[in-house]
Amino acid sequence: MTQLPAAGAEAAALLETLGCPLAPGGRPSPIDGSAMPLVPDAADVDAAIARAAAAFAEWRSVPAPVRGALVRRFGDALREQREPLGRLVAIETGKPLSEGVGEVQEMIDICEFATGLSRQLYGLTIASERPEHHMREMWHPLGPVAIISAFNFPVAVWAWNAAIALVCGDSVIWKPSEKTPVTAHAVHALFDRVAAECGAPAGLSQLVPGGRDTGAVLAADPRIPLVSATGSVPMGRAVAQAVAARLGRSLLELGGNAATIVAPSADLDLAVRAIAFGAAGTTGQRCTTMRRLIVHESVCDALLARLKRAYASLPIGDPRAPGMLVGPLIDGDAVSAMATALERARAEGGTVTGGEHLYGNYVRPALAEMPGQSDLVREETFAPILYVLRYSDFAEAIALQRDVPQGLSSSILTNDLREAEAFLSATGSDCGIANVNMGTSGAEIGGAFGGEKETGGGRESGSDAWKAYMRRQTQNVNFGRSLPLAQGVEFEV
Ligand code: UN1
Repeated sequence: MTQLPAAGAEAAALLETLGCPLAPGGRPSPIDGSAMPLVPDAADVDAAIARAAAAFAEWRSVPAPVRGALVRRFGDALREQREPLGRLVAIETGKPLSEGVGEVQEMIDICEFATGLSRQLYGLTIASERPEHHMREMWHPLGPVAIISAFNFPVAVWAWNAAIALVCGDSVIWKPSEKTPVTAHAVHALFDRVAAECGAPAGLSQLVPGGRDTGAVLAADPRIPLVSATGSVPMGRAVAQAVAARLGRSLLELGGNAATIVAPSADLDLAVRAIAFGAAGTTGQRCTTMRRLIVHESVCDALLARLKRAYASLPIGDPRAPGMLVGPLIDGDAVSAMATALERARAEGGTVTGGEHLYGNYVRPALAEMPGQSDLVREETFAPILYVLRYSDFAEAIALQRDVPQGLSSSILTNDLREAEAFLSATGSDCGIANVNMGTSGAEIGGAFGGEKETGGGRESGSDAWKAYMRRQTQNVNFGRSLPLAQGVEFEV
């Protein structure tokens, strides 16, 4: 295998190619510990909010399809830079190259979706009870939207929010994860270039790299009507409370603890592939990662034997190398959190296969057969640990799926139509995403993305998620000469 350059040096070279160089001295790359380029923290967040507010005052009056044209051009620019940007995502997060490029593709997809949406921000007409009256519902731009994004999808989740917010007539303020500011810097530089070429108002999108304090400033500022935050439950709780204290809106996409039910009729070939990607892919660092496998006792031993073989042959290593499926965890803290969880699993009587710390931030994904759904299993450990639980009847499997604090994604592997439909019914999965004969991760942008309970209840990306980024106005027009009152109320003057 050819020697790969130090990750930090390659990131610096990619930034040169992309026309947005940075000085060295940043965080260690998860790949090899070499220093990434340095993105300085935003010096003046207050001024950034003021710029976004000024840009909003102009942008809201630009016709929505013209706003869509900017997002379309941004999508074109992303398409031109798909490979270098995808490589940069892979280097900064440690995800395999195809997933890094896939993340850029996800940004391109949402730009296309948002462009079409810019001509479809449909309102309603409503039948008025009063003669010679019209009633309708109209959607208006909301204001500057703050977007707090997480390290695992450092740019795609921003794009889900930003592309939609921009066509809705909002300006955006982006606080990227402090673990992944470099890809944010590169994507934002590209956006700024396109926005200037299109003649968009200056300051339409603001990048405010920084830590928790920066997030707290955004959450507390009344100039920001909507804060969209992706990340941990404690982070989301802090943001939501600060936003609620000023009666603002928050849109949360927090922890997941996805379960897959494997029924007796499941296609085991398909199951092995769905489980390996869902649980070990992205080194277990998606919020949709499969963390719990609820397997019928009649197929559990056969499935586990096959899964153990598949896990033993997973290629683990530098995610830039061809064919690599499992890259490093994001940092040393994540490595320790995984080790601690596995120790607890063993102490609880679990049987752990794999899970060794190999070197640096690299670990072998783990299968942990557990005697029951303990508090440990109910927690989200952001690492490739798949807890395996057995069930004997279907109702028990559903009860296990639901009995966790999170509610993002779920799936069932079955060829039994009744089971599949029961899983999708009101008494089945309690998650925002419910899949049949597939894994739990890898959602498409066309659906609304998000979940219930501690996941935070927000919906982003496709379907009608755009409505969160606008304000709704009920409009009533009297085109007659009298003044009939609603509910038939009489009033003479
Ligand atoms: C996340 O992990 O925060 O469904 C988002 C998926 C991706 C998005 C995950 N499309 O796994």
